[in-house]
Amino acid sequence: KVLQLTLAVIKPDAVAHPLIMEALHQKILEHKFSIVKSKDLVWQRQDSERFYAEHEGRFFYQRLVEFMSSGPMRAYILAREDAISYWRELMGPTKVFRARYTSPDTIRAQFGLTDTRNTTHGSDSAESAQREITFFFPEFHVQEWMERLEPSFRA
Ligand code: DAT
Ligand code: MG
Repeated sequence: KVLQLTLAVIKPDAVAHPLIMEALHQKILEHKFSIVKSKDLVWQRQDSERFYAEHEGRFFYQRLVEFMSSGPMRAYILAREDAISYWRELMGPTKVFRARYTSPDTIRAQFGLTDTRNTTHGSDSAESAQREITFFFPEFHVQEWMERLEPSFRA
């Protein structure tokens, strides 16, 4: 099986709640992700603006940027077969109220507070995983990590 990396983030609303934080960590383990790296961090507003630059000008941008720099987060580099789409599936739709309606057993449906305060982030493609892993973990080199894997785990 081929391993893929993704960036998963537990956002400030979920980190603020120890039981939710614990439930999300357990979910990561339960679904057989390997935790390659993790760190707790707090963003400055400018980090938030840089990370979400693609959404600049959208009606929710200010709200989003403020929320993401409002308190501690936990970031994970996760490895698994189909890590990117698998984690997105576990998270559920972006909008919490849609998630509750269409996919009630997802993370955002269960723990999300609002469309902005939606508990988790996950990369949405191989390109964004690469960019986002580097954004959160500049010292981590995806290529080198891949090259150290046994050939049978590599794409
Ligand atoms: P996702 O986090 O599912 O990849 P996205 O990349 O479209 O979603 O948006 C990034 C974040 O911006 C999202 O997690 C929460 C916020 N956001 C997106 N759409 C929103 C909306 N319609 N109202 C409020 N916040 C929104
Ligand atoms: Mg996104």
